[in-house]
Amino acid sequence: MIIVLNQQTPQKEIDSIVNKMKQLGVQVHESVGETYHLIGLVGDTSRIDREQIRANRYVDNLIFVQQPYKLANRLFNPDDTVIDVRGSKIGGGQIAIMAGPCSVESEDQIVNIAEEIKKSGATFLRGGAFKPRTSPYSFQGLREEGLELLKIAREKTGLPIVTEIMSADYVEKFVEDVDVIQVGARNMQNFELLKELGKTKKPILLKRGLSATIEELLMSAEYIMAGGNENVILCERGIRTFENYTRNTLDLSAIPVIKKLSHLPVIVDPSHAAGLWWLVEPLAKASIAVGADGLLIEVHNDPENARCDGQQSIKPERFESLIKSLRDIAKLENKSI
Ligand SMILES: [Mn+2]
Repeated sequence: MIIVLNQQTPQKEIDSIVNKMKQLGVQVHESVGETYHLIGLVGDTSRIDREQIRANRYVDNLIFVQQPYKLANRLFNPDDTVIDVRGSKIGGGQIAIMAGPCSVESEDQIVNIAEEIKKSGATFLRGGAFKPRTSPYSFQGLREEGLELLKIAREKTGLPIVTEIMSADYVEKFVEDVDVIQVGARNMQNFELLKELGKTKKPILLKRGLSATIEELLMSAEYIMAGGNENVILCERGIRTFENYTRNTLDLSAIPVIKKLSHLPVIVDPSHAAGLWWLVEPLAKASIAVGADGLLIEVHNDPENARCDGQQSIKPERFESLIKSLRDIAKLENKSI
């Protein structure tokens, strides 16, 4: 990080900034020219308050040579993180396939879908018990009952369960029941929730917010990691753009970008990105081709009567053929499904 001071800065002020930075544990290198005065900071600058520096009236500019996230940064951790959940891996050479209905509706529904997707090669069962819906009048999920039904499906199939927890108050209560806790797009910057999740050791599936930048997504991961939980999986699920034919615009370029910036596994949710069932297959293929570590796909046995997101859910038969077609693409990436 480089602090650019204006020429009128009194020496007393310069000394005060330099001392303050040294106290924060960074090395300070000064460079003084006729028209400039630069203070270069070397080391871990993640704890430096940028706003506070900018608030100083002698500071003309702040230049960053390093990202503000440290624990999520590949620079400090060059090897890919691989997260093992009951034997199912996320990251590394294995493509994680998380599939299931948008919301848990009944024991029959969730158990049947779990059995079908497992046969086709899914490695995780996804299903919503607590549903964050845009309208307060839409189905809000079966809540605690939904979680119990997910546990029954796990018992029957052995598939680890991925489900969303929406509030910091619920983390402690449900953390033992769930294998991977999902943080939904709308909660990506719910910092109280992120801090609470940081205190657990549970793998966290962190979805990118509707209008969040890649850096903001990585900063949210940093929140969880700074609390002591380094088991974070990032998820690209489409961002909001001016295009309204699709539900969101899948940002495929985010995957290689995040893989370059971070060691954390990245998965893609083509279902919520597209919002249309027939787009799931091409987008899933593209995601694997650009280096995604896994997929999160909505599968429903009766999409026409689904209580949530039926329009973007695929049937188990289609899911089976999709997985088959993905295997060849995975091979090209030296990965397997
Ligand atoms: Mn959904």
